[in-house]
Amino acid sequence: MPTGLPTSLTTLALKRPSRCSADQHRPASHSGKWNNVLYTDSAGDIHRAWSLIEWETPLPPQDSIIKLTQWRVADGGNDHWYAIFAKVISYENAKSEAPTLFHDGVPGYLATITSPTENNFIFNHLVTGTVQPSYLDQYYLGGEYIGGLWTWSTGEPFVYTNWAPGEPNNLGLETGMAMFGATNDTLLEPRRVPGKWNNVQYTDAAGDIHRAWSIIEWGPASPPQRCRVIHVPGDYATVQEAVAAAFDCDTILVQPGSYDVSQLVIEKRIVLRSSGGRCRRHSPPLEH
Ligand SMILES: [Ca+2]
Ligand SMILES: [Ca+2]
Repeated sequence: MPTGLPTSLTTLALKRPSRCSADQHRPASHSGKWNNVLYTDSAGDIHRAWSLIEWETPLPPQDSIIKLTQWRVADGGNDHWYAIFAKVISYENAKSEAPTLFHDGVPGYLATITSPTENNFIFNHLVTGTVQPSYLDQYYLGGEYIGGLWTWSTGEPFVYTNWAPGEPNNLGLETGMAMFGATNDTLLEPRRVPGKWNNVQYTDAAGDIHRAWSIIEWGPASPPQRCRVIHVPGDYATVQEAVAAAFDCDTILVQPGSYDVSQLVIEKRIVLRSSGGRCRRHSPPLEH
């Protein structure tokens, strides 16, 4: 994995593709032994081989929280805290473990990115300079594809996006989200643009490929400044999707029609009503 860190190069060859006939008939017992070689290639292209590269990768302890950083209001932020959860796990497990990670008594969540400045803060202060050991250099975020829409797990409006070229792809399969890390090389893989988003597989059914580190955020989700009226099906196709996107104090106005609300659970202080006139207000009641 390229890291940009200082490297040390082995000085003795182990096994190489060679054009020397003598090497082609070398006994197998010599495999893995060392061979001193010519330093230069004065005779042409004979004395050339592949190399073994070693990186001094400063990996933190497994499961640790690293780069804990506050995005201060004084710096144009929101006073939320952010960190990298250095544990190679599936998106599904990262989502479930995030609330078990506390900072100042507050449970965390997979980071939600609702502005380019928040994206830049996370990329510049956490992702840049960090190397993880997972298959792809990417960091899980709190975006999920639910009911045909991308949503933030906190219910914040999913308006700002920063998808990498060609992403999100594999819709229906890749329902989680990640940010590409800084070590991705766009010359090798043009779509893996550092700091851009990639939708990822939710579970790890295929083995150990779909695992990565995560970005954790601590702080209240940013609600809109005013109570909103959310229209179904104008803004969201289903009542469930509208409820998922709503904040306390919002009103969901449903056009006459047939809707499946058998699985509907509402734990927010919102008003759900029909535009035909019937009204249902949910507990706990609005206090204003
Ligand atoms: Ca956020
Ligand atoms: Ca993808």
